[in-house]
Amino acid sequence: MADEEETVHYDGAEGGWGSLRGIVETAWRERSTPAALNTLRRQNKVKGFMCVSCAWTKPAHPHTFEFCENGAKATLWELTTRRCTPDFFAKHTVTELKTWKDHDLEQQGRLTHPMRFDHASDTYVPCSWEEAFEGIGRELKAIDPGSAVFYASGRASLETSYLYALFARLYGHNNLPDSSNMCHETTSVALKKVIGSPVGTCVLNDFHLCDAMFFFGQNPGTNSPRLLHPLQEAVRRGVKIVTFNPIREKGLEVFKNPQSPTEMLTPKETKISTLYLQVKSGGDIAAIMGMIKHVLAAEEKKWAEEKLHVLDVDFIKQHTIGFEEVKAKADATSWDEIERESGLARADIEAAAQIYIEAERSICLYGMGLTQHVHGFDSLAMLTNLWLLKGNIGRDGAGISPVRGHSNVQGQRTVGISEKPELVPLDKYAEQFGFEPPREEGMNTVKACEGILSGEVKAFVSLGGNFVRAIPEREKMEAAWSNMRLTVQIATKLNRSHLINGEVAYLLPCLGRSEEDRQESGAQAVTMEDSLSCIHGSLGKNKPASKDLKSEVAIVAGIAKATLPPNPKVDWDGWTADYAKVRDLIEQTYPEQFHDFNDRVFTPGGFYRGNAARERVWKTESGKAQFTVPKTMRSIGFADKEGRYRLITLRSNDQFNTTIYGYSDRLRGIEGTRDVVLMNPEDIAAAGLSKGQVIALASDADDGVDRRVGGLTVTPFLLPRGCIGAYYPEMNPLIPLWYHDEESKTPAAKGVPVRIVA
Ligand SMILES: Nc1nc2c(c(=O)[nH]1)N[C@H]1C(S)=C(S)[C@@H](COP(=O)(O)OP(=O)(O)OC[C@H]3O[C@@H](n4cnc5c(=O)[nH]c(N)nc54)[C@H](O)[C@@H]3O)O[C@H]1N2
Ligand SMILES: Nc1nc2c(c(=O)[nH]1)N[C@H]1C(S)=C(S)[C@@H](COP(=O)(O)OP(=O)(O)OC[C@H]3O[C@@H](n4cnc5c(=O)[nH]c(N)nc54)[C@H](O)[C@@H]3O)O[C@H]1N2
Ligand SMILES: [Mo]
Repeated sequence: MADEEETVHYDGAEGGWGSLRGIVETAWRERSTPAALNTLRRQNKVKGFMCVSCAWTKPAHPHTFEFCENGAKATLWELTTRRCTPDFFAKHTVTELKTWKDHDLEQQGRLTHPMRFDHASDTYVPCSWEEAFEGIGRELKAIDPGSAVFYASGRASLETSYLYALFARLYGHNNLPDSSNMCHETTSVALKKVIGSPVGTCVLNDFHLCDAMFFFGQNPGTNSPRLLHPLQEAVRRGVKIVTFNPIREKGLEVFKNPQSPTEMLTPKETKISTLYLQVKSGGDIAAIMGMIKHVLAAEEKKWAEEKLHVLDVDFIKQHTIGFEEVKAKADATSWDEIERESGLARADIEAAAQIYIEAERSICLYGMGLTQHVHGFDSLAMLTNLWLLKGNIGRDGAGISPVRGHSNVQGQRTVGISEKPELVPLDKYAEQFGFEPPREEGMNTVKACEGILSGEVKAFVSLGGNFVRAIPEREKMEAAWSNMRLTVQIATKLNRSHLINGEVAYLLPCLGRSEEDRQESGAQAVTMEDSLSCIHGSLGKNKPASKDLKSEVAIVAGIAKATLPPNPKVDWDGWTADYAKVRDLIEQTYPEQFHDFNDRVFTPGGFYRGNAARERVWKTESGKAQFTVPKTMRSIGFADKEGRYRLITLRSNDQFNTTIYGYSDRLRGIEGTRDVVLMNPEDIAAAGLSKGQVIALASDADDGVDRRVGGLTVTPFLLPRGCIGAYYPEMNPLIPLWYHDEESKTPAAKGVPVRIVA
């Protein structure tokens, strides 16, 4: 590995003054009012509002400021004083706006008025809500329901999500992809299969009890900074932290708590990872196999010498199947192969395994570095294998903890947004609303894209998000998009997806979560589920950005009412008037998890909806937790070849998904641009390139399709050789649509085959 001096990097700690400066810069950019800044105090508190940024849990005893740099950015972004009005749209044609950068589109501020796309003038023109609902309803009634897709970005509340899914089924389809399909769908499929739970098994208290934590491909410093608090506390307790990540992410190295005056005013900072292993992108299956080999070897030794176990043999016997097969596979896998595939030295993998062996209670946390691979399923199954060896699932202080993305992405799946009918209690729906719900599998994100390309999909409704920007294969997808008859976007700010329109297109502005949502029965609360399966109420109090906004609940209900025939059991107006009635519906559909829902909305720390795997009840095919033999030792979906690199698409510290707040990736030392390709200095030299040279990346996917992104500056960075990094969403044209996790179809955005065109 090259040394740090030759590369671009950040010398400070995560947190610290840098993060306060980040907030101040955002406040300036968004022209924040004192009311907006004051709102930050209410963030993630009981009867406050729940952050619109990440899904990390909100503790029962919050800090005075229970928010982070990026949570503050997200709130101030929503509460900006900038407005994107009908006047703006009158001045700029959609064709012109397509030439703008993502950042500049969103910088226009909050959308204020419902708009309809007018082909003749190539502009958006204002329309009334009645006209929009009626127009959309007319179009939806005219097509086969199976040819419509209802997408959701994981931000909308449980109330909105429940109604949206109900609308889809009453209308006649299960085409309900959500952002999860590009994110943690690998988790929903893999964990469901191996431990019977589509979500993680940990609760917050486990983080106070564990002895070791293992991070695989998750970057808390940027993507879930509030997680750094329990992490820092854990380090102080002597908990060992081990990280597997191709990039040395600042938040997993050192942290300076911006809420602690002593740390802010002294050079004091907390070192986070005890051991930081820069695994190759796609090398986790091999690395975990190495750890398993070491644990099994330690078991043999301990038994031979002391007649004691390293493994939890009782647990394995009583609760699992498939142990012998995995053991045989570990025995048959050589250290040579493990070192080659992981890019790590045997001694380092053994050191990590030793920490695992010595810890009585271990938690593993993971994110996109594991899920966004062709064999992401196998990575998660392998991680589960390792966790089962010592019975680290289903007991306090231990478990498996996927760190979810959007603030309610997990909850949307909980309340029915799913293309997989078997995951939804459709019989309950039938009984509650007196209809026969569609039973056939709906479209996930990849299938929806295929359907748009083939012409099968005629209408696309988007509850938030920026679908066209977030998906793979951008150029083909953008070209096919306008062949659709109807596109509807429900959004807070203008983005690229709003500029690629169907024949009939509407852009509908909604309230943000921090804003007051007043309906007939008074001010409304909404709810969301965090990464640790806790449900929280959220009460917006700020003045809405425009008097012409509607809530997401009201918009979904408005479209549904205009589309569907009357049904005495379906009361769109009554539900919109009082969201407590929607929570009653959720409780009726999911009585075990949501009993007494309305009484529990403001439980401090949220209410836990339970998880069978945590109780060691395994809702799997076999009724046991399942050891799984991996199909392959590498999670990428291609062979190595001269000149071929593994592209990792990255999030900067100054973005939330496709929302680009600014051009500073402070924690990686990259400032003022996103048009970079990060490379190991030895790779730069070997390829005959030089620092600062501008190159293009081209797809090297063996399918003959020419995919290219140019204008990227070669930037030396500490990455394993053969791996390069560049930003999402700019790199999405390079990802083939067919390049996704085999089981869950999550696009494989972390190990994309590319070559360099100088
Ligand atoms: N501020 C901010 N917060 C966010 C978001 C945001 O964009 N900005 N996005 C939200 C959403 S929707 C999500 S899903 C989460 C995403 O949060 P994360 O799950 O942290 O996702 P990424 O930042 O895409 O990638 C995580 C890490 O994976 C590493 N990695 C890449 N390839 C591999 C590999 O093969 N193996 C291993 N072990 N590591 C690898 C990368 O170096 C990176 O550090 O964050 C949420 N929170
Ligand atoms: N190459 C690559 N591609 C990726 C990823 C990657 O790591 N690499 N990550 C994937 C992941 S993990 C995800 S989750 C997806 C994200 O995909 P999406 O969830 O579709 O995208 P976002 O960028 O989060 O959506 C931003 C838009 O949401 C709208 N919005 C914001 N707040 C609200 C609100 O309260 N209500 C409504 N109705 N709209 C609102 C705004 O108009 C804003 O422009 O991208 C995926 N794509
Ligand atoms: Mo995500």
